Amino acid sequence: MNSPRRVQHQQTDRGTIPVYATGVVEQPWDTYTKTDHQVWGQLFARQREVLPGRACQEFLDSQNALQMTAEAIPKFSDLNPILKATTGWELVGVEGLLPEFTFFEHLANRRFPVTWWIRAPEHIDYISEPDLFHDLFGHVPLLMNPIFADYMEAYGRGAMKAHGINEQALLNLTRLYWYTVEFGLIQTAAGLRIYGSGIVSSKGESIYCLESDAPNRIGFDLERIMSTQYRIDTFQQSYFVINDFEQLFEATRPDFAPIYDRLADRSSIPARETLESDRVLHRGTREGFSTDADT
Ligand code: HBI
Ligand code: FE
Repeated sequence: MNSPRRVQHQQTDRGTIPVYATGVVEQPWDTYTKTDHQVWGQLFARQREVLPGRACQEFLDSQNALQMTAEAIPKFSDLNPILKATTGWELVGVEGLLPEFTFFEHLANRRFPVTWWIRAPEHIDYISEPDLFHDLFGHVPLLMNPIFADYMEAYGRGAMKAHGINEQALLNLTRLYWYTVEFGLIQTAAGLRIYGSGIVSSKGESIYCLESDAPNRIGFDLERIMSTQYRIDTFQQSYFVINDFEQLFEATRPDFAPIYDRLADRSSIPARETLESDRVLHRGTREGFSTDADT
């Protein structure tokens, strides 16, 4: 078998070209360098310092149950038996970004694709695409939560269907993933907490999303989220807050086809806006927001 490639976006003079990989690979654990393990350890230790009192308790407890530590990059083969026994999910190694349909197919079958390679020390604070730290540290712990685990599978199924409908339907579902799985907040008895993996894997955004006055914090509303643009180049301008993971799973129960039809006639909402109909928990001051367009 060939050794896995590091498939990354390519920088050219015409901008960044996304490059996609499709296959599943064995995690080449023996090839990780001392630097790779140090990058993991540094990021791990830093986030575990920032996250208590900020990330939801389910996330922190599950990470402990998976026995992730700062010592070394975890082996997928050590995590899989624990995950499998708890919620039936399984990690598969991938070389980089997957084509959307392939990604959704994995989720629908309770397989979570984890990028095998980790970012270089020069990019410790930010990289624009998923790497091992984001995938493993950020996404995998909540797959131990039975309800969240079911939501992820339901999302994968829904997205496979949306893929067969049209571009707009797929965009609606991508926004849902963005504002829940990647950047979601949850209201708990102890206060507002983070569950989104894009946040828990970023020190800056872990603090910003809860403590800054600039962004909006808005009660979860499926159709509202599906119409909302998002930014991939800055911290989010709006965060959506769920009451519990049941609310998330329940929202994916109805057939989405009539929802896509309804949303097709509405214009999309800029990331920074709040609406009359929103349950606004905090109206952002927009301080420091850039003025260029959303995605
Ligand atoms: N591939 N490896 C990987 N990881 C992702 O998170 C991912 C992907 N391909 C597509 C994709 N995400 C998106 O389409 C999400 O917006 C749903
Ligand atoms: Fe992600």
